[in-house]
Amino acid sequence: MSDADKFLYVDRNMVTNPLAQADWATKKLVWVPSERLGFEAGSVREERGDECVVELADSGKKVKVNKDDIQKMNPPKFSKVEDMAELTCLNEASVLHNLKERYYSGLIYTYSGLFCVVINPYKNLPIYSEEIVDMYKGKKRHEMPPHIYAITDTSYRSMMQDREDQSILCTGESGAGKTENTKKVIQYLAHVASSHKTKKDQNSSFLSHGELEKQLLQANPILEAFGNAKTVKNDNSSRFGKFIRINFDVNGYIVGANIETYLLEKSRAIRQAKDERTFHVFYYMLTGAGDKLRSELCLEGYSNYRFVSNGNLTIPGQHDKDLFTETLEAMKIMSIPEDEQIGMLKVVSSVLQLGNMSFKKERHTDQASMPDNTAAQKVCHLMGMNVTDFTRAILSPRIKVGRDYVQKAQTQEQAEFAVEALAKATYERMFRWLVMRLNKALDKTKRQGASFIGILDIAGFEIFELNSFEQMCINYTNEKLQQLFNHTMFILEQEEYQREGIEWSFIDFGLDLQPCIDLIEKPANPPGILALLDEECWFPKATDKSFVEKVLQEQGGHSKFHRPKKLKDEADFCIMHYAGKVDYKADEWLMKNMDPLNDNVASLLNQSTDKFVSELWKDVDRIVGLDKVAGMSEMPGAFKTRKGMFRTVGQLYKEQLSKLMATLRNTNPNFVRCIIPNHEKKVRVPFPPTWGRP
Ligand code: AD9
Ligand code: MG
Repeated sequence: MSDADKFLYVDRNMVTNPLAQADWATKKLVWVPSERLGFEAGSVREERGDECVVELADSGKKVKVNKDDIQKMNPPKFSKVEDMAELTCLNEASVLHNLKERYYSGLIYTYSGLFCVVINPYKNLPIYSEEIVDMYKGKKRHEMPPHIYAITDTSYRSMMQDREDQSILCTGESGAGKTENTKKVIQYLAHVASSHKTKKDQNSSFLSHGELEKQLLQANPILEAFGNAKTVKNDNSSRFGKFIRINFDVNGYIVGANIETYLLEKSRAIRQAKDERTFHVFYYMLTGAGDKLRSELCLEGYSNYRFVSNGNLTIPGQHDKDLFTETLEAMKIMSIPEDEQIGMLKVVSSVLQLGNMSFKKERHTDQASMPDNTAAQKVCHLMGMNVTDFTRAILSPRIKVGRDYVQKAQTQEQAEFAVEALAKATYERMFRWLVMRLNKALDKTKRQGASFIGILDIAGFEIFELNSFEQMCINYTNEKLQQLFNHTMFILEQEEYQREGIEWSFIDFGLDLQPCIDLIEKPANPPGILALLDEECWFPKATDKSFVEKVLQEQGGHSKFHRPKKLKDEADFCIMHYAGKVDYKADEWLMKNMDPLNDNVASLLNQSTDKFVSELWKDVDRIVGLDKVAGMSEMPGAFKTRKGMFRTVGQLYKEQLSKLMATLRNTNPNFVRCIIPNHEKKVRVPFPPTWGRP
């Protein structure tokens, strides 16, 4: 028996134990609700009207339970079933028990009818090797134990047979395993749908792929280096969403791929919560760069940088130094030339240097000054700007007053704000460029393909101590995806019954998430939170506080909206999301939604002597100047922006998301529901199991 079998197959000998069967029958075993465990097993001792006396199996304690609260237990032969749709008693307790039993035995994948559930093992299991890929290739779902490969193979076969575009949608809270499973889907497809005959490399057990497949596999580590970070929930948390579309020709071979990304959490580049890190690449670069590169990039030690708030925070088991080499290697495979690699690293380094620029308030005026320009010099060296021009653009930019331009001295706060906004924008533009560059490599043939499989991996639902605009956008996305899931699973299924004339009364499962989605995205009558935020952004003298007041006024009575009892430090309002209640704090939402920039600096960057930098800033006309933002009227901004011409972050995101949903609705969706087993990133012990397939 192979090592992998233990993590795939149920030990049927254990399951069909005749003693257990007898026990189940004589003891009238049932599930009763338990505060501590969710549900506990017990045997019914007495039945009195609406109540039962149940003896708990573990403690022997007798409890009175209302009959309606009791859930039937399945006979032991159903223990650890691979598909929970097979359970005779299909109830919450049995479903949870089955998942738990399987997980405790090292079986992380389980089907639940049309979708697949996976529990994060927090341990590398031997079930993802090329041999296992081969085992699943071309097999029907019921022929093999549950696996992400089976889901992938099924969707690949349906695409081929029905010529229908497919999507594989990983959902679940932060840390549940969406990204890991997404990678397995791509690994599987790169292997089974490669037009290049894969053969064993003579000197290693690795299989050699065609160039495109190799590139497809390398896109992920690069994206993760620049877009993932350690949070308190997940050491490798995706701080952006992505939709990877793999195009196939009529023969089922991969002809190209395209990656679309969503909302990078760029604020992380300048500030991180306690115990969290900024994007991985900062640490890779700071620990991995050799002497020559260090001097070329003007690198310093961690403690010198203000934007790495928590210093050199390491991740257990992760070697940032080696990952630097691997990231550069992956970029090479992606045919990103060395000068572009250096260009990107210079941007990363200049983001850090921007954090070191500091300003002082002049004694007799409100004006800012920069007593030490060392950091500014480094920024200018890295970004190809003239330091005098740059300093002037920050301290006293030209702004338009009526028809004329005048130089306007900035306050310390304004200068600091401008520099932080610049750091975030620089990083974001570099990330967008990177995605464009990856797409250029993956989409070489520019062939549309006959059909595609799209794989969605978004940032999972999250509740932190302090939740801001970024969390609302993430949770809103999860809400939309969950709505798609509910819709697909329940509503479509019921409609199918009606179409086929099966007698069926329409059941409202109470799972319609539209009210919460409306609360966030509805344009009017009454306007949702995003619309109110937009409105407030254009309103003279508006503040985050006046925005909160408007939301309370317009949405105060909404069923998914709660006012906090007292306006606390952490909460201005709460939203009852499908996955839990989240307190949001509205600080800086106006700014985050407008995302203004000092356009004097943007022009300098547009004119940079560095080819890479000027490329990043070639479209400065889309920038909204700081002076266009409520409460920031003293800030510079020469570009004309009128309401209507300019789109806010919230608006753009809403549109991007609705496009994604439209794409998904045109595919056949395959859902993978990822579950987090604990919040300590702990492996279940004992794990692996002591037994496997007989
Ligand atoms: V987030 O919303 O991006 O914060 P994800 O993507 O749901 O989240 P991720 O896939 O990153 O979670 O999984 C978190 C960690 O759990 C990984 O870094 C692994 O260490 C671990 N994990 C998850 N799934 C597996 C698995 N199938 N095998 C081994 C796993 N480890
Ligand atoms: Mg992820």
